[in-house]
Amino acid sequence: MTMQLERSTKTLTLTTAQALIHYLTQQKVELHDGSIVPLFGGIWGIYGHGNVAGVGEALWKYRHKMPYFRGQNEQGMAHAAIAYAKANRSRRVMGVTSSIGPGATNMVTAAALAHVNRLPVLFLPGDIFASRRPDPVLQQLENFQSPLTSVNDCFAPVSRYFDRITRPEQLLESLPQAMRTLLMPSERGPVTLALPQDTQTESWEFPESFFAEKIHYLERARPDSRSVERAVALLRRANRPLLIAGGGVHYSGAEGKLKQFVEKHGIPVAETQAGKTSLPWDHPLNLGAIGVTGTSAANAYARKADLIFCVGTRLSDFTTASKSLFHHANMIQVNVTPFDTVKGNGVALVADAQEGLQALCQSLGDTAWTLNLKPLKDKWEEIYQNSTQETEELPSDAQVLATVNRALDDKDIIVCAAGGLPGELHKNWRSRDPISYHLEYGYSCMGYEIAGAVGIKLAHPERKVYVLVGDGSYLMHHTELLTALQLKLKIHVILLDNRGFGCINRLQKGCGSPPFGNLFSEFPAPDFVQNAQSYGCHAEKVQSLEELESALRANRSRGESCVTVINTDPQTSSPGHAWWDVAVAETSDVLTVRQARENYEKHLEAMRERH
Ligand SMILES: Cc1ncc(C[n+]2csc(CCOP(=O)(O)OP(=O)(O)O)c2C)c(N)n1
Ligand SMILES: [Mg+2]
Repeated sequence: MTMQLERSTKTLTLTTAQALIHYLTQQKVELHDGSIVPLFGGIWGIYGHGNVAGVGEALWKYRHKMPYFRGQNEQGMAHAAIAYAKANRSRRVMGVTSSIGPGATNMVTAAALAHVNRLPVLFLPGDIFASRRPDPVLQQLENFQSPLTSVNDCFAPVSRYFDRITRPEQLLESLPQAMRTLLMPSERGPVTLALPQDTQTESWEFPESFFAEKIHYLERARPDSRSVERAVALLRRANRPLLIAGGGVHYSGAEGKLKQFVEKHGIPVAETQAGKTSLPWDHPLNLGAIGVTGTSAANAYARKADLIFCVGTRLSDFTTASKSLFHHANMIQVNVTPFDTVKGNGVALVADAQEGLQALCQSLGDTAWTLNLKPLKDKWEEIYQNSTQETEELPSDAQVLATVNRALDDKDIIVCAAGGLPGELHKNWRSRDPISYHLEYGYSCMGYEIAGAVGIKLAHPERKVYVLVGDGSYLMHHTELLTALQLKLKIHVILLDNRGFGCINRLQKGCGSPPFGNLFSEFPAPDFVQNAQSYGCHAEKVQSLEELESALRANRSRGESCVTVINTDPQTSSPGHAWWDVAVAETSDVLTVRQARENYEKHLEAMRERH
């Protein structure tokens, strides 16, 4: 009794920042192979007066337990942290510390990115003095109505959990909630703990028990048996079912279960951006990408499907082709997030993908479909060959991708986020490895690509990481290239230079507008090779697809990060096979805009008839 009392009252005197970092180092996670590793792969940071003396001091104290990485831009560092989590299927995470003001708000875009993609990351922005003693401190926003407001309030709507730690002891309640938000699949997303500069440095006697090692694991929600019964009844009535594999398949590690399930029951599969490579690309039941950036095969099948069986997808407009593709069909929604399961009309199964498939497989018994997918797949193959075969002209994105695809191994990881490339990749990239395809297409944030590659390389040092990036995204944020070199993380960048925002230029013209403000034709193009060389990369410009392939092969054995630049045609893209709702001006002086509007209204009309 006495001993217990002694144990429970034992305390550790630490500053708020020290307690925070100490607590984070004590969080461990069990991976799918049973190994136990630290939950946090490290903390990224850029110091300023808002964090250097508090969080910075604590990071020095725990430097042997918590790796610290310094990047070039807070948003870039946050992208690296988010990509690290995604590459680890959300089993491991990173934090990002910033000063107050601009350093903090630089991370708001990244917080939104993590929120949209449901990816965990811990933001630790410095905040204005809780005491208000020196107000207004450098970089403090003075809100005339309320001294309670700081710029960090911008994080609230883009965080899944948001707190401001104004007293050291608040950590006792807030940190467990922060861990829940980082780890629970149904809650997962960005956590922001705003840290006032003075509170970071204040000490308190924390109970020692608060810092006991905690081993987390992936919680797998099992479906309610009544939902399983309803879903099975729907499945049994279906003539043409289609399974849509979303990111939830990867986060659950359900690829094996999915393959087993569809092979047993003969159900074809289409993949979202986040769900791509759920099945190997050449699996007979894989119809490929679905939606706006989908293949002719998946979309044609989806239009005639009478049951859409969603596994781990939040059904973005790209997947549903702005609700024009399969909204007439019945739906089964397997998702860990209840929010997603009520989208569309059908049966909601709140469950982890693996558990959901397991339960359905058992109840479905031997029911199986025999569907002839060959004509659809053959047609798609013909289209693919047409888009990717070499021509005399400036290469298209699709031709470049097919070349890169040939030069890479199955285990290599590619990363991309914005521009014309994600659509081309979704349709045309061919891979068999489940973690080889890393697309940030929830927020499609220009500038994620290179920073993201740094995080992926930290997560998978044994794999080669290839960035596919347009000139526009490169110019928006490429300076984490330097971070890659400083941390001796070798990444490969393939820069497709079409001298501007090619995809937006095409979209602009597609909406009837005269092209302006997107391509660089009126300015001299930057020399990307010199730019990359200035950081210490091996960089070169190739003049043909053949040169590209040999450069990529030669670069595999180099020690330093490599940038390979190729000029591409901004005007071409692979054919589309579905509609995308982009609103066109209803009134315009421009004839082509009026024509585009007419066409747009036809689509809206067709939609109204279908619903
Ligand atoms: C941060 C951010 N700003 C704006 C956009 C809108 N946007 C999407 S693609 C794109 C152009 C990208 O240019 P580039 O990387 O060269 O690719 P390309 O379109 O030429 O293939 C723009 C401006 C975006 N996705 N992200
Ligand atoms: Mg471009």
